[in-house]
Amino acid sequence: MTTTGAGGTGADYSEKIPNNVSLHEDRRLQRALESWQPNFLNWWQEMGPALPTRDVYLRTAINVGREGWAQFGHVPMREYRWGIFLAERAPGRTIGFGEHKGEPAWDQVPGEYRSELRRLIVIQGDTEPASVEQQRNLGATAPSLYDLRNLFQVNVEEGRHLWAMVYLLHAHFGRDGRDEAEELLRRNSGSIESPRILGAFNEETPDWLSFFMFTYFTDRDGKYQLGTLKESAFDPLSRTCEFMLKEEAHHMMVGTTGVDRIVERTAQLMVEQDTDDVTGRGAIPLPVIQKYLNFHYSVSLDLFGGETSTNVANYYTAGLKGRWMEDRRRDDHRLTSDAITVDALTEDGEIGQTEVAAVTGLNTDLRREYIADCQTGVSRWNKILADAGLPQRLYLPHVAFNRKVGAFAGIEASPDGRKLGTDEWDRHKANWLPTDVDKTYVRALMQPVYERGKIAAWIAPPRHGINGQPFDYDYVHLS
Ligand code: BYC
Repeated sequence: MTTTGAGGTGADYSEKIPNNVSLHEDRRLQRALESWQPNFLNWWQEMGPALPTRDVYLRTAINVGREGWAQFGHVPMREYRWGIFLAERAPGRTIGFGEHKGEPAWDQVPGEYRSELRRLIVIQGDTEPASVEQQRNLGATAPSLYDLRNLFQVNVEEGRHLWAMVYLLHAHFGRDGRDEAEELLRRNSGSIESPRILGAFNEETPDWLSFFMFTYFTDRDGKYQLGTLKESAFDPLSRTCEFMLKEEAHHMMVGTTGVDRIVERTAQLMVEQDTDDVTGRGAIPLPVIQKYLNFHYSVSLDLFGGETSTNVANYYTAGLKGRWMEDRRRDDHRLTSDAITVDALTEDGEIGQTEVAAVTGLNTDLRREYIADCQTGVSRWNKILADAGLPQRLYLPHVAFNRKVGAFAGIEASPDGRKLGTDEWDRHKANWLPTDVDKTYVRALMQPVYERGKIAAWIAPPRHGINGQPFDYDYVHLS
């Protein structure tokens, strides 16, 4: 059966692997992917959601067209139809930037860029299963069936995003690509022997405050990285990322409204009980929320790489990875003689800025777009505090705070951007990053609530359910 939508771009669901890439026309590729499929399912069984469920009210992508691209229904998670979807082809698409600007986009990987493209796809692919691994045990402490369903939705879609990258590796990188696809299932988040590639994806997500912060800050890195890969001259990568971005929007909604609801509940208790400190009163105190924010924001800033990078310059010049909203930029899209000011340590080791060639500063360019977007969430959470009549405010720490990658990796800085000596950092870091006591407190609050229409005391209920369903809908049937 093929479902067709606005653009006739529906998936073929009669196949073992639903797809809109005419997989049946390439038997070799189809067989290779079908032999990877059981390995994926084994990985899902071992490393995916640990909580046993009968079925979950999930969205499944069926079409890439503008209207009706997904359907909702109760599905046993193991039977979820992970599929391969490329957004519709833009006929006559040309390359939008770099030294090949204006040439036709590529359907195949040019030999000279093979290893760089493979590296970008592998790094992107590695993050997807990593996040599922990080979130494996969260089902045991879900604050409501609605939240539990959202967790699983995020998980199955990250699984589909892994499929998206594995398809590109199998279809375009031959034997190396198949090997890399195996490696994506072999590396594991937090593993000592074979960790995930990027730092943030080896951190724990042990509680729901971390989960919401992760889906707000780290998934948002995903949005920006996918946005730059969507510009790629390699058309299959561009089209894949375009469709992934559609799914990603829900993940960020989960993060944004999740933190909203925590702040709302905390503010409510602060007002009701006329106290600044809700510790021991069933909610998460604002200073603890701030510390979690500091942590997740700073490790997510690291995901953009160094402030200056020859890797990113090469990617741009070659046409592999563009800028956020490349076509809205008012310059020559080649950047051969432009400059950019980037964050840097000055000659005497102070936190400052320096001017570099624009192409080498593109990680900074992207990080700045990201930071501006992150600020919108903080403003939203502060509005909740203001509306409750509270004077406290949340904030984004300085770009030099708690960095392990880039210009500030070798120094310590306070959240307001003062360079600190090691002693001073050690004395104060418990005020800025979650301590064991904070983590234990937060974890102790995380008692599961699996009753329809009920919610844990540390978080407010959502304003809307999923797909028009009420909050007390039976989103998940446990087994
Ligand atoms: N941790 O030249 P530099 C998502 C390495 S999230 C560890 O400054 P470059 C999602 C770097 O690899 C989006 N290592 O960096 C979210 C390089 O190594 P080599 C994922 C790091 O290459 C939530 C060296 O340091 N997608 O989708 O300009 C849930 C020098 O680095 C880190 C992508 O990231 C780090 N944080 O930029 C689910 C897109 N940072 O070459 C999913 C693809 C850097 O010396 N990746 N290094 O061995 C890229 O575009 C770039 O590779 C990076 C780094 C932005 C990651």
